[in-house]
Amino acid sequence: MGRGILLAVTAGAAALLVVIALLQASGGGTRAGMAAQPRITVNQVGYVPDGPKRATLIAQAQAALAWRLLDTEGKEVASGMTRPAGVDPTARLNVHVIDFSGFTQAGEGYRIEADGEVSFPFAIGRGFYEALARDALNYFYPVRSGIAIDGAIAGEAYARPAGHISAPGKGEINQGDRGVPCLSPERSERVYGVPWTCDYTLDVTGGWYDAGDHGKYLVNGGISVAQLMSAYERALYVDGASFAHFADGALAIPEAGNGVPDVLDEARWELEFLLKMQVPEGKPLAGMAHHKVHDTEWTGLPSLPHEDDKQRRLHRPSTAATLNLAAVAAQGARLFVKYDPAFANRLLKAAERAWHAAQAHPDLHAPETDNMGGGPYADDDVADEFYWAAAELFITTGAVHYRDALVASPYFRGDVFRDNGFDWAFVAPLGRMSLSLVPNALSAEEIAFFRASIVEAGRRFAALQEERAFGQIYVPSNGEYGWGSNHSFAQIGTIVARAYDYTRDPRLREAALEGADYLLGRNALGISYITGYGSHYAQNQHSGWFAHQVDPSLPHPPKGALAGGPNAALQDPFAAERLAGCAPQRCYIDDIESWSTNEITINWNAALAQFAAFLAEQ
Ligand code: 9MR
Repeated sequence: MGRGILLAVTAGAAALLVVIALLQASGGGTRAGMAAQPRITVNQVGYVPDGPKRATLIAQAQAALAWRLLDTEGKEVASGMTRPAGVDPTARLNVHVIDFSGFTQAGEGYRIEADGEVSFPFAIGRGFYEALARDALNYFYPVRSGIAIDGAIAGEAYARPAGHISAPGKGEINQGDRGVPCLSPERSERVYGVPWTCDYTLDVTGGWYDAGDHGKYLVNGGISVAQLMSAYERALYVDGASFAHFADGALAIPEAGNGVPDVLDEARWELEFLLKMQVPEGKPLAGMAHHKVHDTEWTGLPSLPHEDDKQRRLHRPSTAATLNLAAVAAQGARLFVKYDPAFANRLLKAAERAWHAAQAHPDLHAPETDNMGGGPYADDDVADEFYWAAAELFITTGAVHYRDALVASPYFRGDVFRDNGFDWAFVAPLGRMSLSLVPNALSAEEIAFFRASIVEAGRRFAALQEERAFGQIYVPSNGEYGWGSNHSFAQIGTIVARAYDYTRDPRLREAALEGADYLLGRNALGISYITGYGSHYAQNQHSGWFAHQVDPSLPHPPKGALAGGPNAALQDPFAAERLAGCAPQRCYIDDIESWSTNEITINWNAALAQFAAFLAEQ
């Protein structure tokens, strides 16, 4: 019995068994052998009582159709007519919007019925976003490198030995990160066009694995740890923001109960690793950070961290990696000073060293060609990284040379919000958000400008959303959905949320809440992209160790793991073969082989965690 059929039967609704040709015919990500999802797509988890409540019906009809809201006994509790919305260009499906926002009675097991279809059940209530915020934050412990994952903490299914803790040695299993050399000059010649190498090894144990692979990348570690710290920092400065998910004891991590907020403990696991990636004094490029450490070849599936038998190498330092280190170490320094002044001091020293090294080497870029055994994280425009690092260093130190660097940046007064919000390759918004939130020595007029720019961006996203029948808060101007599109929804959610923080405009709160619906099932495929949330959710994300789909003795990704989501560029062979010609919003398949539509990574879950922490307060 396929998983979809099983779900439908347990849900007890015969209507769900109807196989919908409409969804299957045009090659969405429904797996072969599965019943299609109901044509009424909803947030499968729930809606908050005083928030927007909308569903999207996929139907050929052009005229309005009747809908009914049913309670858990099947009794009608509200009804109305759909709003025909024409063809959604991202889904290439004719759709109608169902708006039941006026119904506010809390309860479980509601369903929408229209056009002979019945939706998956959902709640109206509170609490589920709190669980999501916690689960999204708990994602990080089971992806830690260099530490055994304790089943009593993470859940027995997630227990595993420590990965990459031995010293490298030829032929040895788990080559380890204890003493990793640099790429050979020959390999460097191929990827950088110059025979770069180094004469030292570094102990780079620890940190988080990036994603489904065993790589550890500075620029993605940087944005991820920055967002965890920023989620916490928001709670320090926004009136009424909740500490509940960040506090000591809130998370399932070994450090719970040590007197330090858990989210900072988790951040420290990554910060300690990032510090280790800095080039030692006396060596060429001293103070710069290596761009990444990973295997010399890609590993297959499954591939547990402690069983990785490939060689690990340090890759050439880059300006972007160095500025990521500068930014997050500076941010960490101000947050840890209260809990561990010596660590805070170490962070600040590393941040300033990194900043000066980046000044001396402002254009050492990571190329696309450095893509064997790990992702390239290529970036040849680092004006945004300079701005972000200057912002964090200025906030922490108040030093005038950081202010000068900030003011000279095109991003000081320029627009920093792009249509995908932001990501690891474009980090200026991180600087803007911090400058707008954390008390600093810029003028009141300047800080008012930063806040106004965030509010303006939030309103822009909210206005775009109004035109979208699935309530999409992410509306790419080229109409395409790229790699990790789901995280753009979360990322834009954090911007709209911040715009609400600064205005308390109910319209922005509504936009953020409705923005979350897409991720939880109100989308063209009727799938929740968050593992463990909803009736039908992504659970076969690409991962070497949460690889249940290829080895049933291994677990699925943990509850709260966000799948990358629709990627119209179909950048893996599995997706390319099965999804050719797909509408952008439907270029997704919940299969472990499809890394370009269905991976998990730290930066996507960090964005989700920050967004969910806001939603939990609503
Ligand atoms: O998230 C990254 C995305 O923005 C890039 O387009 C893509 C291709 O370079 O790489 C993604 O990052 C992957 C990384 O390269 C390797 N680990 C898994 C990451 C998520 O898929």
